[in-house]
Amino acid sequence: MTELTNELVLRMYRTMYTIRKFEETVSERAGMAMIPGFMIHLYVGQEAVATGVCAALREDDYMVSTHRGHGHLIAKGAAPDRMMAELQGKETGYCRGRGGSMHITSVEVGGLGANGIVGAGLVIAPGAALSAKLRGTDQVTVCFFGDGASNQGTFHEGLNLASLWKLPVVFVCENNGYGFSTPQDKHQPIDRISKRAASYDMPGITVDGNDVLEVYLAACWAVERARKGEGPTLIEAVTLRWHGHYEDDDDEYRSAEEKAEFPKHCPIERLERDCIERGWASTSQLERIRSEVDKEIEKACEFADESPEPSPDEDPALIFSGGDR
Ligand SMILES: Cc1ncc(C[n+]2csc(CCOP(=O)(O)OP(=O)(O)O)c2C)c(N)n1
Ligand SMILES: [Mg+2]
Repeated sequence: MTELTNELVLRMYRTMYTIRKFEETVSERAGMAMIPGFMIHLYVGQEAVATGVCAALREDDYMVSTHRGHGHLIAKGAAPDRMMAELQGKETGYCRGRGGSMHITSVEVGGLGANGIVGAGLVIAPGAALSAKLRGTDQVTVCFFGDGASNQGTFHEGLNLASLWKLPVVFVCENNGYGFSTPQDKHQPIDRISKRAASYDMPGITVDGNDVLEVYLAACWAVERARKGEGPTLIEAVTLRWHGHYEDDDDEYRSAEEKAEFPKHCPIERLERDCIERGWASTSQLERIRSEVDKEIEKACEFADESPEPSPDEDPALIFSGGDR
C-alpha cells in the first residue's frame, strides 16, 4: 500500500488537479449566481490533504467531511458531474439537489457527509468506526476537521472515546491557520495541534499538508494501525486556504503580502516538480492529465446545466428515505 509507484503518484496528481479545477469552476459559477445557497467554502490550496489521505484508504472505508468538503468527496471517489449537479441544486446530484455544497454526501463512495456544524464529524467518525468494529469488518474511518474545530467540545469527546475503545479512526486536522477570520494564535495557545494527541494516549504527528507524498505516507501508517486494531491517530496537516473563508468573504483580515505567498506553496506544482526530478512522469504526461481533467470538468458542467430541477411537489419523506417508504 505504501509503495510509491508511478501509477499511484500520477493518480494523486490527477486527483489534486481535478479538485483544483472543480473548485475554480465552482468559484466562477458562484460568481455568476449559478450555485444556490449562501455560503460556498472552497478547498483550493488544500488539495494535497484529502488526496494523500484518501489514497491510503480502500473503497469501502469511510470518510467524514466538513463544511469545506468538495475536495474530500472527490478524493474519496465521487464523480465531478454528480457533484456539480448537486451544487447547482439539480435532481441528478448526489443528494438529488437537496443537500448542496455543505451537505453533499455519497454513501456509495464511503462519504458520510459534509456538515455545516463545525466539529460535528469528530463524534460521527467514532460512531462509524464503532459500527465497523462491532460488525467485525476491518474498515477504517477518516475524520477531516479544521484547526477551528479542534477547539470544539466534540474534539475531546471523539478523541477520548476513540482512544479508550481503540476504534479504527484516523483524525486528520487540516490546519490552514484560520478559523474563519481568526488566526490560529488568537484561537488556541498551542502551535502544533498534534500535541493534543498526548492527552488521549494516541500518536500525534504533524505533516506538511502541501506535500501530498508526505501526507500519503503518514496516512498509510495511521490507516494500517487502525486496521490492525491498534486504535486512532491524530494527523495535523499544515496547509493554506487560498480563497476567502467562503466565496463572498472579503478576506480583509489577511494582508496582500500574506496572500501573495500562497501560490509559492502550491501542492500541485510541488508534485509536478517532484515528478520531473524523480523521473516519475514527463511534462507532456502531466499536460495530458490536465487536459483530460479540463474536459471532464467541462462535461460535468454540461451535465449539471442540462439536468432537471427537482420537483417542489415531491414528498420530502420519500426523497430522504430513498424512495421506498
Ligand atoms: C458549531 C458551529 N460553530 C460555528 C460555526 C460557524 N463557522 C463556520 S466555519 C467556521 C470556522 C471553522 O474553522 P476551521 O475548523 O479551522 O475550518 P476551515 O473553515 O478553516 O476549513 C465557523 C466558526 C458553525 N458552522 N458551527
Ligand atoms: Mg481552519
